[in-house]
Amino acid sequence: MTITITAFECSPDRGQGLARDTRVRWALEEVGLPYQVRHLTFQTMKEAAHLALNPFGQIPTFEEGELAIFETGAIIFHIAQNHAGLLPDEANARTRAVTWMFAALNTVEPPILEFSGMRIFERDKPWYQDRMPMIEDRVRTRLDQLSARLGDAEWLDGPFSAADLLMISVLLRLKPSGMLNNHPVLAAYVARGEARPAYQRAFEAQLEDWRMGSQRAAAS
Ligand code: GTB
Repeated sequence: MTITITAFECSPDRGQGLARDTRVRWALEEVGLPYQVRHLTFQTMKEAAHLALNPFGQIPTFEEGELAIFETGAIIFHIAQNHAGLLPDEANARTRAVTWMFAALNTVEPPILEFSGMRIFERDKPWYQDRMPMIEDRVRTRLDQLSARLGDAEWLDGPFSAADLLMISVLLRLKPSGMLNNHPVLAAYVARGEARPAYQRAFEAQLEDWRMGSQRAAAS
């Protein structure tokens, strides 16, 4: 069955791999599933056809036969549940990996999103200088805690899993800020994720899509 995901026609991150379709591509690459991509502009994302797939008018979505779902976490969980390679078989280990998937999205990502959102959208606001140290502190706290837990382990809990895929994707959002440089354990963890052939294929695919999208935009 053909898998179709949605992604930006021309990602605002200019192909840095920070938009969330990269996470889904990475999961698909890890389990060896081919997929096609439907590209959307900010306008087509808010039209009825896409809102039927994602009521919030966002990417990514995932379609496979009769199934159409949204939310990156749910998409990756679906892929991991149905294909070997992203979740352990043993019940408790599997539940622990799922716990880490939630931790990545619900505990680590929110302060990082606030931090990167401020850097992008609020730099010129009068509150930026006062507020930023507090936001940075929240991120640092999470990085310290995660770093302490990871220690010298290769991955979060046993072999590489969907939990690492999500956690590393979340941490990658910090790369442009240089904030990971003060956390060598996490910088090395992220580098291990980026070195995976599946990540590299996913990254290259989204970059190529961005190149094509920006050429189309320039030609129109
Ligand atoms: N909780 C949802 C999920 O995990 O799937 C969130 C989905 C989401 O935030 N989608 C974003 C979107 O569609 C794209 S990924 N935005 C358009 C809109 O809301 O109108 C977030 C993103 C966007 C841009 C960058 N960037 O340029 O660096 C990075 C990440």
